[in-house]
Amino acid sequence: MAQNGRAVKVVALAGGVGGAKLLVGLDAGLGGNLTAIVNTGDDDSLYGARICPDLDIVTYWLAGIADERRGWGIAEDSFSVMDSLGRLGSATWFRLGDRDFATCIHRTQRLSEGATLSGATDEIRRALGVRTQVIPMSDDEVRTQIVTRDGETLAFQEYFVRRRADVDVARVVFAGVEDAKPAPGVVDAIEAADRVIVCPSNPVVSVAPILALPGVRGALAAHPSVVAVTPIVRGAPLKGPADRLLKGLGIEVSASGVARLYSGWCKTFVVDGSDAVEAERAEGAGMRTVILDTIMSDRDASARLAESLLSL
Ligand code: FO1
Repeated sequence: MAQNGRAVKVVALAGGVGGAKLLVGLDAGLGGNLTAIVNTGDDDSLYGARICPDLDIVTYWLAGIADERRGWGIAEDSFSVMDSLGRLGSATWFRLGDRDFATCIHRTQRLSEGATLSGATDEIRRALGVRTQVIPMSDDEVRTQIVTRDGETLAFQEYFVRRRADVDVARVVFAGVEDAKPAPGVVDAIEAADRVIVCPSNPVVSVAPILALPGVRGALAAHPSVVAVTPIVRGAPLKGPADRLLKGLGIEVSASGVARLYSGWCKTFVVDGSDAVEAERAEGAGMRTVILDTIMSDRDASARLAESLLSL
């Protein structure tokens, strides 16, 4: 991809699996000219290690080693450590594969040696042969918490994995975000990008935490070419709890509902071909809407969607 002789620079905002699939398509077309800014609100400390699910999901998919059936973790991974921890009486509801655990242990080790999360993340993606630059949204601790209707406050993994997202959500809190700043290079990358792409990640717990960091929303609002891909098709997410979270927050579970959430900084909103009725409804949110095939059923589909997004 080149624009007047210079390689096109693209920045993508991403969360979990939906973001990872599109990043794979973008990486194929852009090589080293893609920067992924990834949500860290889902992070936690479990088994004595720092777990960064979205950073690892994105890195493993880009490295071609992801367990693409489950969406997270490493393909063909063993779970010997989990099984042994379970036998010793540890709670192992969050199941980490052995090689996945090694990534978390290495990250924990590097952090204890004084590395920043973005430094450790860059080392890991290079070690796994990933060309795309993977940057955590912040090097500071931001933790997404789910407040339920009966007043419980759940850490994200507690909510998503242990409780299977089967609770009534009253509020979503990004604990620590008021004292956090974007990781080094995040705002610069957005400002220097020819195009910013917001992946079809969960708008409430993957995209919103990134936007909550100081300077990010302003940089996006000032950028002339910000394209977001709908995470909702025909009233439902392709994966994950986005519908329950949107409903809990009183936001319509539709492509146009998400477009309205993104108004103010998003310039073009991509609706799925099977959901075209949502296109004119999204136009009402004050942005250009485009209809594409957003279902990334395989790598070719991801590459086709990426190609379309880059040529908008
Ligand atoms: N999701 C589950 O539903 N069950 C698990 O046991 C689980 C383990 C896990 C380990 C590493 C990792 O990077 C992700 C993992 N996930 C698991 C998915 C994770 O909870 C969510 O995908 C993200 O937090 C949201 O994108």
